[in-house]
This record gives sequence, C-alpha cells and structure tokens, in this order.
Amino acid sequence: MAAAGWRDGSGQEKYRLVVVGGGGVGKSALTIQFIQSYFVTDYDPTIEDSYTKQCVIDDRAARLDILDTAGQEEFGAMREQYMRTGEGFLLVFSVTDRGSFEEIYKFQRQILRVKDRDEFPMILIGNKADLDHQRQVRRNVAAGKPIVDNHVTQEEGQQLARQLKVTYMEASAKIRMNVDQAFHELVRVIRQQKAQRSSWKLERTRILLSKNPRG
Ligand SMILES: Nc1nc2c(ncn2[C@@H]2O[C@H](COP(=O)(O)OP(=O)(O)OP(=O)(O)O)[C@@H](O)[C@H]2O)c(=O)[nH]1
Ligand SMILES: [Mg+2]
Repeated sequence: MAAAGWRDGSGQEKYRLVVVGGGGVGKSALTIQFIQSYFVTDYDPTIEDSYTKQCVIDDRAARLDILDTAGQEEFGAMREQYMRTGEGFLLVFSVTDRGSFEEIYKFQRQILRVKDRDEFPMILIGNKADLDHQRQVRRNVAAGKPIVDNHVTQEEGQQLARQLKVTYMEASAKIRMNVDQAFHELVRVIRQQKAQRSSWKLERTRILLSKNPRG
C-alpha cells in the first residue's frame, strides 16, 4: 500500500478514504453528493462501490479514492479488508437513528484494532441534519412530557466525538450541507497526523544518533 499522501510522478498527493457506518445512514448519498453533486432519494443497499475525485484542499492538489462500504451486517465480513487499506475514515451515523449512533464505537474500535494504533485519521458525521426540524417539532408537541426520542442531538454527537478524540460535523446529503467540508476535513486530519508522525520519527532518529553517533 502507498503511504498516506503518496505523491505520484506529477507530484500529486493521493488519499484512500473509507466511508463506514450502519445501514441506511446515508453513506452512499453523501459520497454521491460529494462526487456527482446530486441527491439519491432511493435506498439501494451498497455492497461496495469506489469513486475517484481530484480536489484542491488548502492549495494542495489531491486525488481522493473513496470507498463507499456496506452498512448492512450481512456484508460485515469485508470490513477488515477495507480497514487495512484505508488511510482515513468517515464514521457516519444518522441523527434520526440512535441505533446507528451507538454502532459508531464498534466501527472505531475495529479500525484501531486492525490498524494496531491508538489513534487514526477519522471524523464523525451526523447525517440527515435536514430532518432536524422534526426533532424540534416532536419536542414542542410533547410540551414538556417525556417522549422516547430516537433522534441524536448536536450535544450528544459532540460528546461522542470528544470521547473518540475526533472532529464532529452534522451534515446533510439532501441539502448538501457540510458534504465537501467533511471529506476535506478528513484529508486535513490525515495530513496533520502524517506530519506529526514524521516529526516524531525524525526526533527519534536524532536522539538515537546523538547517543550513538557512529550509527
Ligand atoms: N432526509 C435525508 N435523507 C437522506 C440523507 N442521506 C441519505 N438519505 C436517505 O436515506 C436512505 C439511505 O441512504 P443511503 O445513502 O443509501 O444509505 P447507506 O448508508 O449508503 O446504506 P447502506 O448502503 O445499506 O449501508 C435513502 O433513501 C436516502 O435518500 C439526508 O441527508 N437527508
Ligand atoms: Mg450505501
């Protein structure tokens, strides 16, 4: 596998991004909105699809290879394979589906285990934020009475993100909210972690050389 941010002959960086999360949360809708700028209204469960997009992020050209994965459990056997090759992960849940929010831990733990690392480039996305008004309406209708609300609040998303030490964004594939921002932010996180790891390696080499100057 090429290292993250690998440059080809043209000097361009390449990143392999993977979109993960439960079934029906909008992984394909976000990916297709990002790549092709339209909203897919039908639900057609994914097995696995890949896309490529050329971008300029913070004045640096990059080629993004994006893998849109299956949320449905029956395709779960393919997970370890794509987790091994991914360089950054969008962890997606739906703000209208608490079950998908609770599943995020499992995806994050599995990625860290497969990567054998304590941290890895990931960001957390609460999709279907356009349905947020339903959340408000339901609260008003309840007028103070406790209701069982399946929706996930912005605060809960942020709290989970803090626990996972990742950035959180609410997004909507439908109204194209925070779609480009989510993918671009993930590339920034990959770049930052890569720069940090190279500086640690350099520092370690310096220390080793200073202890043992003849190598
Ligand atoms: N209102 C609204 N609906 C959305 C949004 N994103 C996706 N949907 C709808 O939710 C359904 C499921 O979306 P998909 O993108 O197919 O979900 P998925 O996560 O790819 O599902 P799997 O491939 O089975 O894992 C579709 O009917 C979409 O149109 C969104 O931001 N807002
Ligand atoms: Mg899909």
